[in-house]
Amino acid sequence: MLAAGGSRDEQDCRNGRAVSQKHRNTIARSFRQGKGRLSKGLEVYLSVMQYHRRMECKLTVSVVEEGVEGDIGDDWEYTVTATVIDPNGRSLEAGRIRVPEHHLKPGTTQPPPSAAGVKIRAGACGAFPKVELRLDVNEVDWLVDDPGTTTVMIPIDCPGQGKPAFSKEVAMSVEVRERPKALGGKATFKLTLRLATVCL
Ligand SMILES: [Ca+2]
Ligand SMILES: [Ca+2]
Repeated sequence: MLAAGGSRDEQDCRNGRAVSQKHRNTIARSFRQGKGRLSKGLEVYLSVMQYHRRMECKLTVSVVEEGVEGDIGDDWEYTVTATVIDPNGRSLEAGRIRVPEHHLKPGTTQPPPSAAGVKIRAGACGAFPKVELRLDVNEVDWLVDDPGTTTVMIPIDCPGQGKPAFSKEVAMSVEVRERPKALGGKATFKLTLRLATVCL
């Protein structure tokens, strides 16, 4: 797992052990100097901090399938912006998937033109955050492009250590109108995303 070479300290660092060991040495030294009570509190604090640093929920958002109903053209591009919101309503981290202009025939569905996904930190293991998914699509035209946007909020589960991984599929759709409007056409762009979390 580890690259060959490097001192033991460096390897421990990569394993997340060195921090703990160095603090334990500091605590032991402080204890010998008569600062035992402070060190005990410090030790508990550091243990908790280390737990949170080592075990964190990671969310992967990936595109499973794209499709379009109605015909306003077949040159589509889109962006998915995923923002993890913790149980207190704070934004934790955002990630973006960009799928460049490519061919998508009206009335069909297909996988994305190449693997499309993003990994985002999703906070503490065992928590129930939400993820905001914003989809911006565009049908590319010679004169005036046809844009559309929609946003959904999806609750997700971040299983704790030793629990089964969590995964769910989310279907998004957005109505896109031909521009200029005098041309009158409209289409529905559909996207299926997979959300998967793991505690690492
Ligand atoms: Ca077009
Ligand atoms: Ca147009």
